[in-house]
Amino acid sequence: MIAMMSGYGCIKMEDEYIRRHHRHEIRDNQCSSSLVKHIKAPVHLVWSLVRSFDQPQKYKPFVSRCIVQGDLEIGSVREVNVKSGLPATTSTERLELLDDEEHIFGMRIVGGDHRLKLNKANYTSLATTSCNELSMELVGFGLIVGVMDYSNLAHNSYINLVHCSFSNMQNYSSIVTVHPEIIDGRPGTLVIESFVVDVPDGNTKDETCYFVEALIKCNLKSLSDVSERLAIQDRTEPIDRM
Ligand code: A8S
Repeated sequence: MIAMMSGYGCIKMEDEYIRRHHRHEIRDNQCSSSLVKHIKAPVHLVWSLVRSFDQPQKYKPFVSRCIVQGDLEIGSVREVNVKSGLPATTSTERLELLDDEEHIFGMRIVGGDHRLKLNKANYTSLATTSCNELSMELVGFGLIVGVMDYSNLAHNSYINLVHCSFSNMQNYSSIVTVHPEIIDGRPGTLVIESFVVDVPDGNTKDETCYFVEALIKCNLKSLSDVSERLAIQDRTEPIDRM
């Protein structure tokens, strides 16, 4: 009974946070969705990672390098380099929201260099890049054709799993909020990330959402791993060494 009540309470809180902080204007040709992650680390640790606009590589597994010109403030622009194997090499992103009181972070993709053209027929080679249990299969020109748990699948069955192919992120913007919660009697964090993006010609809303959600799931999984590692370090580090 108590578990049910608290479960229900959790869902209600998420809905309330989304209603309050994750409002996007969604046009006809766009898709939007939100993802939730529960992290066993205190809010201040998670927030310190999320808010570091100049160092997304601290937790984002696909980012290799990031440069910000000038001071960190709303309107700051970062140039992000993406690891090889993905359908982009750089992404230019603008800081839209940074609220240290309410723990709200927002960014918008304003440019980038996308080296491929969408072409579902051009399967030439296959590469994989893994994100723990999630993996992405990148085909041909860096085209993403599917994201799934393939740990117990044969290599040659990937090609049947064409979920999505899509080359750039037009009008992408996202909001991340972090909220304190208690997990197993310890301070934990509820993270909510929402986004809106244009649906490219030749793709459906579902395909587009699926692709973006897969990338965000990787980012949130990695945010959770890094935060939980830092939390354990914090707990075991003697005070006099800090
Ligand atoms: C983020 C969210 C996303 C980043 C995407 C969705 C991206 O960095 C990657 C691959 C792409 O094809 C697009 O908050 C882009 O980072 C990993 C380069 C923008």
